[in-house]
Amino acid sequence: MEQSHSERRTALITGITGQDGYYLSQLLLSKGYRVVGLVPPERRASVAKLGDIADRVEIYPVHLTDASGLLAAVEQLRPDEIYNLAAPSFVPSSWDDPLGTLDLVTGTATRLLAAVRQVGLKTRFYQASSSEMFGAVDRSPQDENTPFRPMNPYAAAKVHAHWTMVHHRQRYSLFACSGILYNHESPLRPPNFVTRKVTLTVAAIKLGLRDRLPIGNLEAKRDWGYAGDHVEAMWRMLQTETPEDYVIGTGHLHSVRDLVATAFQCADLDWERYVSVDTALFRPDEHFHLVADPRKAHQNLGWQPTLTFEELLGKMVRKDIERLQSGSVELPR
Ligand code: GDR
Repeated sequence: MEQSHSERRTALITGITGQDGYYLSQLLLSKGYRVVGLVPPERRASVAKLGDIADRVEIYPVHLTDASGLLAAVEQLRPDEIYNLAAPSFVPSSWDDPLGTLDLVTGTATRLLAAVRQVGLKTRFYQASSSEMFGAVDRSPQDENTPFRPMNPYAAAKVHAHWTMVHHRQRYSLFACSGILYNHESPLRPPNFVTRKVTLTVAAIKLGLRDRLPIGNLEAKRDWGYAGDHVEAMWRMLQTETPEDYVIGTGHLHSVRDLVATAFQCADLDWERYVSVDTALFRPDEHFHLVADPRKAHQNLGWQPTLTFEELLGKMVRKDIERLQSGSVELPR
């Protein structure tokens, strides 16, 4: 139900034009929030990526590296909730720009938390943490007490941002918390990520536009959930009485082989005829099994995934077939 104007809550989102930004905005709009995206001025036009909800969200132009600009945004907009989602989320790219990654991931969290503290509002703060922070795990599944052993610059930056958030909660009593999210996918996932790469190529093969899917390590395993479900957990975390961190994932581990086989099956195709392994796409240390133990989220937040792995991939394959048929998506080279 929509809230009346006087009680309408305001949410600020960084990273609003990304996959999670879309699903979170959609959720918050459905709950009657005023949704404002903090977007670099030169990327203002990227709000068009929000498609059907683009004209229902507001954009506040500011660089996430600009501490005084972020302070002004918080002062002016007086948000009830802030969701810090912005990150260069494709993990391998963080090796090319470790410092830029650190500044965007950790710097943004630090600047926003400082702004909330300075303005002195009761703003609730959500930090987008990642299962990548667990890295070289010695136990599976992982929960909120599993130690962090990050293995790449992206994960290290996320750990730093996470601890910065924890420090603000402990030292300044801010309502701040972190969702440690495992892989979460949707038809809006960019095609450099493995799920979307697979579903788009399956759709192209089905329509006779491609005849091959080059893939990396078929034995790599992940906990793949649906982005629409995971953003629901973000919101629920900020509605609790006490701020705490939560591991968010399905609790099911699947291999890239399972992913490929399932996606091809969704299009009635036999994957083994089309898939070729390209070792150039392999990543180091792929033997760690990142899979969630989401019991705390089930118990405290009443959160549960609504889509199975098969349903998620079916949804993505169908959408990619539809997009290719209507010409609304281009195939990557
Ligand atoms: P990930 O997602 O790095 O886990 O990070 P990605 O989809 O890129 O990789 C998942 C797994 O698939 C293996 N893989 C391939 N990956 C890609 N991209 N392309 C391939 O051809 C391919 N073949 C095999 C990878 O090696 C890996 O094991 C995502 C991001 O959303 C992060 O921002 C987020 O923090 C984590 O999930 C949780």
